Amino acid sequence: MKNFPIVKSRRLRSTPYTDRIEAQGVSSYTVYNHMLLPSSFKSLEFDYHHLKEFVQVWDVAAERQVEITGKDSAKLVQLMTCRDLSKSKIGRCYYAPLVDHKGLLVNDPIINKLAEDKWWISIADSDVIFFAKGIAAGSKLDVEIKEPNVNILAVQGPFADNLMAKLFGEEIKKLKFFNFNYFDFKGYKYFIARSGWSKQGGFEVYVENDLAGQDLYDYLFEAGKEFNVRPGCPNLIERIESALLSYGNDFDNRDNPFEANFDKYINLETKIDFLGKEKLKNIKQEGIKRKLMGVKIDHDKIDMYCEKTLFDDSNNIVGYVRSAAYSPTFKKVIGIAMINKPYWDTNDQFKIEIDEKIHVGTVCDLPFI
Ligand code: THG
Repeated sequence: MKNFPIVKSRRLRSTPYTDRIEAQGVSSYTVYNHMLLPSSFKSLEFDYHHLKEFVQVWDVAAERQVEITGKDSAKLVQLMTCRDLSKSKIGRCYYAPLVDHKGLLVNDPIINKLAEDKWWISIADSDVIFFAKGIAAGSKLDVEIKEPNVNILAVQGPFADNLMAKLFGEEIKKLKFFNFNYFDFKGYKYFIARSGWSKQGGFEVYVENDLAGQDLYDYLFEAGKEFNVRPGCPNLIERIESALLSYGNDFDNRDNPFEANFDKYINLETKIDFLGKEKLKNIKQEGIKRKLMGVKIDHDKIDMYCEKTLFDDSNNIVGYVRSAAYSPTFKKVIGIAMINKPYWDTNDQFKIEIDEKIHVGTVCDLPFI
């Protein structure tokens, strides 16, 4: 399929870092939360190898925050997720599926607890703010809900610790996975979490002041020279190998959290109250008939502008590939697919059409690495 330029406008929002990444050679964008999200720089494969070897700075401002404050904020946040947050602590980040009253997935954000009555829901690509406002209005909750001007810079890769320590001091190396704290640099305080949408390690800086963020961006490149720093972005190949799921691609509002393998974040036995709890109990009892799994295909390329159907030898539907890319590590196309129950055995074979030719592949477990 041919690629066309994307026209910018106020509705398709830029970020405080857009001028910088364009000067540095961003080569493609996707749209995420109505905002520009870079998707490649030199090339997908070059960026992939660089991310796994060195360190990158990512403009992930499109990971927007939904801020919930006020007396009933904890109650509202809990109503939105099937993960039990009753023992949650300030300074922690919680990966938490959001579920609607039908037990279907709304989003898979990281929920940051800033205070007992202040939360930042760091969302994937769906309009969580309206879901939150709807519940708050319907349940007459005493809360304020807004999208604050927070623009995340991620620092990812094996040299992320060394680079961040040069700016923020050695203390930052002690920050634990999915914890956050405030760190100073040149007169500004930055909210920094050890997290990020890669499995190469690193941090996310939740920047609250545009000018401070742009300054930080430039300092990261200055200080990062000795670590061969480059601009980067969430990498399709790396994130599929690591099975970091993407809302809207791998699962959406037609799927339930069991089908998306979120079992460990579904707490049905506690007293907490959340939307869709009874529905999820029913789904659990009945059992699911399809789930996300990995696929490997004997081919060297695939275009993923829509779901692709997988067939068995008798042309029965095995499932649907939802994300895929050629992996230079596996020397195959690898993908994340919704697979029907009779085909859950690893090494089950299927056929898939790519560029008008039939190729063969096998089902496998996630993650790939
Ligand atoms: N960082 C921040 N916001 C985000 C993302 C992020 N919002 C959008 C999107 N990414 C949300 N989705 C995910 C998906 C996976 C993870 C984080 C956000 C993730 N998962 C780890 C895993 O699955 O191994 C860890 C989960 C855990 O231990 O709880 O990191 O990246 N700010």
